[in-house]
Amino acid sequence: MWNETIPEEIRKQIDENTYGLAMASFGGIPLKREFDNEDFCVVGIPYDTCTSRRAGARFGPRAIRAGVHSIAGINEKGIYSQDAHYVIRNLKGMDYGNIPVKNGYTEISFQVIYEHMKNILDHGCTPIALGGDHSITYPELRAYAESAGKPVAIIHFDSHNDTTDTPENRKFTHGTPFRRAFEDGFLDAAHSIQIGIRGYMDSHRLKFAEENGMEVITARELHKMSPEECAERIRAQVKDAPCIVTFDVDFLDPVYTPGTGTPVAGGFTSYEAYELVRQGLTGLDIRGFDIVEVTEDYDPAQITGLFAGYLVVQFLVVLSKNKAEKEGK
Ligand SMILES: [Mn+2]
Repeated sequence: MWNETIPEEIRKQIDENTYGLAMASFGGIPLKREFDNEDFCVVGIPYDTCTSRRAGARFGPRAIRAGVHSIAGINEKGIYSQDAHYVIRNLKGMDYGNIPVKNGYTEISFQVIYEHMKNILDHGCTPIALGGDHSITYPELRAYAESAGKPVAIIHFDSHNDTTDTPENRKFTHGTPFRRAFEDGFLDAAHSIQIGIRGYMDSHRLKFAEENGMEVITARELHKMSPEECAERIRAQVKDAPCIVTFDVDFLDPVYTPGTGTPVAGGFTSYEAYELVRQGLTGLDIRGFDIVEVTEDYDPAQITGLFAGYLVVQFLVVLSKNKAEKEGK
């Protein structure tokens, strides 16, 4: 038999360790829908009916939650990010669970997504949405724009522009969210930036960006740039506009995020992505984040879920630094 005595201090650690709950909530943070002055709210949006190629992003929220170990201490003790060499100690978070979308019913789902995102924003909480295919960012942007009282800019990491011009009967796909959001007055294109683009760029998508003042950093340009240079380009474009960060995991090379619907080779590493987020997004007026297009079925060894889970932790570093700066600390 073992010694059954557990020292007081260890007992306390065991009782406080909510890692078991991480199977349900993001990193073991409280899973609930009542707000109590939280800074951020992780929310799953399991919708993927607007996918054009490999479906499965409806299971993205599950894969992303499973990819992160524990950030359960964040509400009290804070957590230390070794790579950012930074202690996140000023943030309180919650996991809202998933928005009850109805796959196959795009407009109904968009309405529900908009309503729940608006609810989170109305409570003064920064959403961190886990997709879902990229179409979900369009109803998100409606909520952000209404909350901000004006169109909001995007800092958009992706291999595709997602500004495809489609006929009326195919208005909503995961390749159209930013064109639709712009047409509907939710998107401030003149302060927006798209980073890592390398899809089959028909000229109309490039023309859309050029005509509306949206900056594009192609993958080719980014491969020759340091994270610091990219950060400068982001700040020069976004300035003090209210913005959101929307991150499609196909920004990365398929070697690093195989679990995605429309992978494009020639992309970036996990570390580069983390560095760009940690260094490129501080000091901006960020109203929310999303990470989209994670598909569990194409994700051997949880590579993509793992990347995505810890990308959310990089978002938290940014959120924490921005909050501290705002409060003059
Ligand atoms: Mn996309």
